[in-house]
Amino acid sequence: MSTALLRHFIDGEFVASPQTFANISPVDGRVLGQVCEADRSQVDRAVTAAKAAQSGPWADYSASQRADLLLRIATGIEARFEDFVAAEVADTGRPVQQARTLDVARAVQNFRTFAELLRQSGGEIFEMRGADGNDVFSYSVRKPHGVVAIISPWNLPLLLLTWKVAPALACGNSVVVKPSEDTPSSATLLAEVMRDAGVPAGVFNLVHGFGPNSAGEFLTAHRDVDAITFTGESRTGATIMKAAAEGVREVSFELGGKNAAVVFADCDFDAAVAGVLRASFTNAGQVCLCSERVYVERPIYQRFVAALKAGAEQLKIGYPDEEGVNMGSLISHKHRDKVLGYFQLALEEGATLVSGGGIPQFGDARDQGAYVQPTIWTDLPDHARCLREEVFGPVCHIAPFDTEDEVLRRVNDSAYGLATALWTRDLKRAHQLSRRFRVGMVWVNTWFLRDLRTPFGGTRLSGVGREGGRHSLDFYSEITTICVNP
Ligand code: NAD
Ligand code: 6OH
Repeated sequence: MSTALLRHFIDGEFVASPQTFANISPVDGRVLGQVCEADRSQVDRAVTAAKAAQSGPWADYSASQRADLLLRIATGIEARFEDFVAAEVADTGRPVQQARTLDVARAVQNFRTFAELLRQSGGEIFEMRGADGNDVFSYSVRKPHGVVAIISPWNLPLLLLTWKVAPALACGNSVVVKPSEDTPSSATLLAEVMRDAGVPAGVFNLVHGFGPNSAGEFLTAHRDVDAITFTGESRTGATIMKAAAEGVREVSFELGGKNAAVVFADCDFDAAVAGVLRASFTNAGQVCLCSERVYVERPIYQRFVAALKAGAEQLKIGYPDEEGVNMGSLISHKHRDKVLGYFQLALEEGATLVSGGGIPQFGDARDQGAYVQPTIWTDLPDHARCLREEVFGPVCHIAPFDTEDEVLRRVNDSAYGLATALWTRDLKRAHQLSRRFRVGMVWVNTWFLRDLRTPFGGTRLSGVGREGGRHSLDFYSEITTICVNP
């Protein structure tokens, strides 16, 4: 058994707790190490340190100095790139190649992007004629909220955490972050990078633990937290919103999805098959943006189902560092139980199983891991729970459709509203249809292609607010308007 102990980072120092929990590998069920669980007093110390940092040297950093610091953090992550890859892979079981090209690369990019945006951002200025004939100027300045609580999930741990930490620091806040209990390692490494990059004590704090009656709840309930940003399940978002209501704190929520892909008969067929394969099975389907509902125009429906089945059955499932591996394990056995529950429910709801539907057998240590097969269903009725609830696993349902209006109605008939992907060569149709989906993001002939300056977020159960580019700067700052009559 490993002796690794992951600690909190509070007021510039690593600190332990008497209470710990095990970090379990989803690849083979091994105990990777122990993680400290913050109690209420440690969370209080972290928030108090963050608040104190608001009146320390950090308050005197100019925007340009904060941008320089973000660049040093980016360089610090790059310098330990492979350590971050190893941490992310150990906690999640994802392919090493994905950790390199997506997770850790994006973490670096997140800090660089917000450093650049910060240098370019300016306030608004308006000129008017005052009653005495003077030219009066109104301008706005951005200021930090103060202490921002950042609560992140396990599916893209470092990517999603840094997507929030970078703009929060760019705007001059202090942060207390609480990564998912399932993925504590990369956040702990990030604390080391913060320390080594010279982030002033108290500006970046990290507490480990669970949600209810643990670090997550203690943090969101803390009265000195000024704003809360959260990525995770919609239900958890609702709970956190109640906590935020005390003190009327600002929130930003990136929540679940039950996203659709719509494939028209005029699409580039091979590109659409490859795109939907990626959109349904990347990260074993554990991306909030994954397409779990696929609608295919009837003339190409049968051919599409056959091609997606062939593609799914060619995906290589295995150890993260195996040559050519496409899909790793799910995050945990607990999550696998949930996904397997949907596999069972789909059959009860009348699904035809086109592919997968079970647990792969390896005949080695991976049989103790949290693997499932990529799974494709057809023939579910639109009201089936498997078409309404987020599974968050490597699974999609394919249904035929006949008209644009019909598919629009079926796609929009969802409590979620995160993303839709359209596959068509008819760009006029794509433009007209895109705006009619009740979602935050539409991709046309692609998926998960992100310019980090664009707004990101969802409608209804999928979230509150937008982050990305200046939308992040808006969330992570307060604006004061100053009107000057010279
Ligand atoms: P989760 O809601 O279970 O947990 C997320 C985080 O919240 C964890 O750190 C957890 O410890 C904490 N938490 C749980 N209960 C809490 C409470 N009562 N108070 C404070 N903190 C609490 O989500 P998850 O299972 O880790 O992540 C998967 C979910 O995240 C999926 O629904 C997925 O769609 C969603 N997600 C959404 C986006 C997006 O951008 N829209 C991105 C990634 C993931
Ligand atoms: C959800 O699982 C993925 C979210 C992705 C982003 O927030 C992003 O910035 O790419």
